[in-house]
Amino acid sequence: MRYVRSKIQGSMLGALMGDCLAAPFEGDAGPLTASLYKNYFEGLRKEDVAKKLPYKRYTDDTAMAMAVAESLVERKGFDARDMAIRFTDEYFKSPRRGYGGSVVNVFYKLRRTRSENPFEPAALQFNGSGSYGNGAAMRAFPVALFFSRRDTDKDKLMQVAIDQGRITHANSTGYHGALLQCLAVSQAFLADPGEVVNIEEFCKAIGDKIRNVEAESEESLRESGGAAVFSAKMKRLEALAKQAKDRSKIDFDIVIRDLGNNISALESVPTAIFCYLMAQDKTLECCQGDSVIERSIQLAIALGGDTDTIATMAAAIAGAHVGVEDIPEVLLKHCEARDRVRDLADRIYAHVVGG
Ligand code: 8NA
Ligand code: MG
Ligand code: MG
Ligand code: MG
Repeated sequence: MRYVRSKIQGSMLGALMGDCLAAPFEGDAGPLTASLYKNYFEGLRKEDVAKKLPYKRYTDDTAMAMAVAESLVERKGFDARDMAIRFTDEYFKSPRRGYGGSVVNVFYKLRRTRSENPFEPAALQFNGSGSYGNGAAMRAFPVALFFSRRDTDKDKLMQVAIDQGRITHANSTGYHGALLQCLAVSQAFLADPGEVVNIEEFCKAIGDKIRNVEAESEESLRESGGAAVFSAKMKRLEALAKQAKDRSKIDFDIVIRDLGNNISALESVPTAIFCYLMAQDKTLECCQGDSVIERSIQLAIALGGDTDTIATMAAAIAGAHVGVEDIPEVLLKHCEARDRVRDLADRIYAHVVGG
């Protein structure tokens, strides 16, 4: 397949950029006024980075995504214990990266037990109901890139997306959010970089898959009281995206109300997919510039709430579609750890085209 290297780099570096550039807005009540984030991006373009170190720091989203990617390439596949050890090492090396309030307990337990049972500490969170936070989804995209050989990797991708999630998030919405995010990245990976994806087709492709998984998951049916929660959100997402396209205008208040912008997977993964789909439409006035990745980040910021996480997920999807050529170097320059991320992207690429 063509563009493989560009797509892997675009997704990895796009995700980094989403995290670093949107993190300063995390927790702001949305919707934000357009001039605010437009001025912010204008400012970044003008700033002389050579004189303005340190960079925009990455947060927990990137720290954990790098651990996922490193574990997959080092172990040549999924190894839960190895990944758990890398999450923990990454956290204790640099704990002040805005991690979720409760996931830290998992890291302490994993460290104490040397990750002997890598899924156990997460299963005990919240009196056994597990975390429904978006932490499993925010870091999941490298799984979709690593397992992007369509012929042999399809089933592995779905299982590993879920299993990497269960190391910290045992609630079904936590790990199904990770699966939905990986399905979106995979679907975007298939798209021609020069073309706009059709909203209906995109939503149907990933909506059908998540619906089947939810329908067969006893845990999901129990935890959601029988409702197929992500599939229902996908329907709403599709309707909102089509409406915004028809009217050339996004109603941010309604998107926040219906899709959400908070730290739960259910109220942020569909929102990230929405930001990606809308960012392709260059007639929308609420964001600016020619870069689809940048526009998806702007939309995530505009919605407020968990901006860094929604931006990183949206940009990971966008990057898998349009590739690394779409990334404005003038913005990427601001991001910490871009060399480490670029190197990881190339190691994933070597795996995908190698054996
Ligand atoms: P997590 O697993 O600690 O979950 C995050 C929070 O969600 C918890 O601290 C709880 O308050 C709540 N929560 C999750 N599951 C349950 C449950 N079953 N019952 C009751 N409450 C629950 O962390 P994570 O890895 O999922 O992280 C999610 C987000 O938190 C990320 O965006 C990350 O960046 C971080 N974060 C967000 C903000 C923000 O303002 N949006 C600020 C700092 C950190
Ligand atoms: Mg973060
Ligand atoms: Mg559970
Ligand atoms: Mg966040």
